[in-house]
Amino acid sequence: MISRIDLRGDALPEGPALRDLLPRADFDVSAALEKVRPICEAVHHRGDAALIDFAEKFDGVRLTSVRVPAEVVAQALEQLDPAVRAALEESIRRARIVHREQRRTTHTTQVVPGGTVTEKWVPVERVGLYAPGGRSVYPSSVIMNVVPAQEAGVPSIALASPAQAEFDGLPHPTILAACALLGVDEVYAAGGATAVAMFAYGTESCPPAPMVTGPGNIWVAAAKRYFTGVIGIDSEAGPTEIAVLADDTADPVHVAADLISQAEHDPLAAAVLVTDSVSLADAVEKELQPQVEATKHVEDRIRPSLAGRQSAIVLVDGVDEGLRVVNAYGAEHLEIQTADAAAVAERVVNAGAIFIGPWAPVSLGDYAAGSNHVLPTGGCACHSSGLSVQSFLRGIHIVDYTKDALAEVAHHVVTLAEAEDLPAHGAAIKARFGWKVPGK
Ligand code: HSO
Ligand code: ZN
Repeated sequence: MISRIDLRGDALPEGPALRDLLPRADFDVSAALEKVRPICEAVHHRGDAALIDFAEKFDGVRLTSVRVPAEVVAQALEQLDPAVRAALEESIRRARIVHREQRRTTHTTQVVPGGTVTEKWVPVERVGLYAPGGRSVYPSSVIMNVVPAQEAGVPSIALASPAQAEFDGLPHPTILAACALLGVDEVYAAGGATAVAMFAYGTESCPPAPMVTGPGNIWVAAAKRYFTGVIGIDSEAGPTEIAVLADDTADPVHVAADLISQAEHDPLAAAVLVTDSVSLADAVEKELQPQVEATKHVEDRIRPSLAGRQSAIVLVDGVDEGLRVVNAYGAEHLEIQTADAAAVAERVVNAGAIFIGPWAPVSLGDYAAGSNHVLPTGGCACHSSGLSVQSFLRGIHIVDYTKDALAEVAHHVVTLAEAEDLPAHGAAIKARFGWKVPGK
């Protein structure tokens, strides 16, 4: 059900060569880009009419309006199962605790007497959040997007999610209910690339948003790439990934369950176990069988995910080698199930989120740890972080110098301007000192 990659024996290669030995899904966003181009252009030119036509084509339902009336959003909450409501509320509460502490404060640095640089943090004015429909209706992802945006102070938050034929063209009721719980009442029935284009360009019913965030399939990722440089995005989320670094102290029942938990998302989801223990590898492999058979989504997602080229058990010579492997891999989620897991985790430098020890499974982080579950995939953890308050803020430098403070450094500025063959830059300084720069 899951392949093995045996890296024991020889010394591990360095950097990219090591990465090439590790499993990863094919997720070709550039091929999808060509397909989303006409969709984005149609939304640009035909606005709501294009959104309505695409909903009919892709979601099988003819909409009368793209905007979901605010009272429909509120009603969805009234009809929500009370246990689900309580769980969502707890998830929101914990996410707020963590994200509130990520707020930034304005900070002024005195560079020299009379010369200061202040960094002030300003939220983006409006953000369009995307919540997938279809295979993945995740109210938890609504929380993970909305909470950091709200804690950042974004004044205008809108959400789009695909029209569902079985709900008369509305987004899924649990998505609407999550919006209502979070106080988001601007909701649109729009899916995939059409939703990203709606926010990027704006339509008759939806004002444009300078930033779009949220997970999605390859079409959402392609649309985000299409608009890169035009609007802000969080990341091009790919299929979810779990890596587990484990030694013989790990419980194979837990490890198997955690690998399956993320394989459950998508046939392209990656589940990777890195271990120096052959007996653990054998036990996990044995344990996968009954656990897979006992769950749902087996043939369409879990089996293809575990059997796919993106998943594997990687055998290494020791925990140190294992650390090199997980750092080269840069998993979206990394569990450390070893002796002294916290100390091992300290040596991890590339991961979207790290889950330490037996009592912090990825499922906890998906719903209720307080951490964010929108995390970098596809190795992007090597250069990017998950969604946070910071994602929705811009830091603006405010430069304030007195005449004396400028005079003190003027000759350096003029020298550098000359060195870069930009005499007009120097002239802007000279003009302030009667064209005779102090010290020059
Ligand atoms: N593991 C997914 C998020 C999610 N899990 C939503 C359950 N629902 C990506 O981090
Ligand atoms: Zn998950």
